[in-house]
Amino acid sequence: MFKKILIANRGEIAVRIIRACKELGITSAAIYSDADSHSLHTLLADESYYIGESSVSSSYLNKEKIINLAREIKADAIHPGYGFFSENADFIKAVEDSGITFIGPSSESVRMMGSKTGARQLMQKNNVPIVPGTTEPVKNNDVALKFCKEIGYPVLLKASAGGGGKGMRKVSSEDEFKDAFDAAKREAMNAFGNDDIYIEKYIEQPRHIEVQVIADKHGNYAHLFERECSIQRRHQKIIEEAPSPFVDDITRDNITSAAIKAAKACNYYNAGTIEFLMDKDKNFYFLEMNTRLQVEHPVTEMITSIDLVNEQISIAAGNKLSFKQVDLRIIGHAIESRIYAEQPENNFLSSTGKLIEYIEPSGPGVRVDSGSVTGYDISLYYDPLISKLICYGKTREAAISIMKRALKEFHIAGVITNIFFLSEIFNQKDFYEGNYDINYIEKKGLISNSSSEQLTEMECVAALLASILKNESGINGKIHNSGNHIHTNKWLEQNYE
Ligand code: MV4
Repeated sequence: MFKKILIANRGEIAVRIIRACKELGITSAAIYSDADSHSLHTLLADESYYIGESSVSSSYLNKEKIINLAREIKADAIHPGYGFFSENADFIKAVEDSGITFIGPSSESVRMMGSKTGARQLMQKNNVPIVPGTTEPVKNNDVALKFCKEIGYPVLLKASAGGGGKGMRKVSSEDEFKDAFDAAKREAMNAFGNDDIYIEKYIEQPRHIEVQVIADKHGNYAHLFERECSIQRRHQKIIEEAPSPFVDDITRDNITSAAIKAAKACNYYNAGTIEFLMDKDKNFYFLEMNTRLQVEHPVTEMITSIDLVNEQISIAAGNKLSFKQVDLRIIGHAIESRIYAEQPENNFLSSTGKLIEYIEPSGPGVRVDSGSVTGYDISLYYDPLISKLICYGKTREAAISIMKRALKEFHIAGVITNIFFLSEIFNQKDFYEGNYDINYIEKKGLISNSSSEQLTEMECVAALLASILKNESGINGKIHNSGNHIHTNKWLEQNYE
């Protein structure tokens, strides 16, 4: 087993990995930037190393510095978390070449899945259903037009080098095609330095369903069932759950078998996720593979009792999977809410500032994965995720009840959060009935756009300070329980003379 692991990440995921290291008796080494000198991950790690200024390019995305540091401190392995270097084949190759173990898949697997057209070809060859469309970039406008006529509109133009929704364009008819094609090419070139575009049939009102897979370096593969992540806004996931309320036993058998085929097709090892779109008739289509641990991995851990990070480390060290497929069963239901520092009533603009107060929910069925502490400064340098609230119950209904209760227990002051917005979703009948797709948030228009009554962040903090100075209870729900509308002028009038 490894003696020391360098964690090339920050925030809640760094904390998650530190916890796994401690449980395994492995020394955890964190890196931190200026902005993170008082972060929870910096505090909790056995060793913490300053890596550079706050901007990600000088810190968490500084390849040479991180690999050199790992060598200097004699780390046996590097865990990349998610984001940053986690799916960067060049970084992974550099780690491999340095003799340090990368806790994740091989650089080859990552490279294979990095090209979206390459991945589609590989899936087609291995009998994993793909969305009808091209498996090569389209050469020119005329060839593309002919193809679209064959499969029928609407179509979606996607960048071969893309992923995660960047550089996609929907085309509803032939006369829209040329402009959309040119624009997609330009966008792809700007974003990825490669203007290869391919075409897919546009799937109407699909659901986003993904399968967690895991494999060791000895050729053993297993899946850990599916997660549904359809509740999202502009490709930012908000709520994830496992299992999916839409997937029946037969569909589950089929989609998980397809996922295992996908993992085998790229000689995968470690933890990965196969993303699918599922249409109304439960037909599913491969979208892409995420060759990393994902943000929403805890819901899978809750329903399977498998510790994915522990397993990742063990696999990287050369051990076999600690379980077999037949040992796994779905028990209960788990839902994750992502708590963001953002302003739902102001077009979800980021909310920055010091966490004047940060109190987490707990109690039965509640897990919080977070890198936040009171006093932490939420800046624009990094992802505005404050914490992940994972609720687990015997049934989906129970998990929702626990979620609604736990959301109300959060007390966060200093930044505006999406907690009230999340609560609104959990109060919706169609969410309760599992009746939703990827367009849910947009269609619902949960946000009243009466953004005229906004307090700026400074006004909010000033009001909060004033209320504290007036000796009101610091943990008074009326003041800063994000479950209430705290940032309206009405509030100000009532509480701020
Ligand atoms: C699609 C699609 C509809 N039809 N492909 C967005 C992210 C990227 N991974 C693929 N995406 C989509 N591909 C076809 N042929 C709709 C989406 C999509 C989406 C997918 C998953 C989760 C959220 C989404 C939000 C908007 C669009």
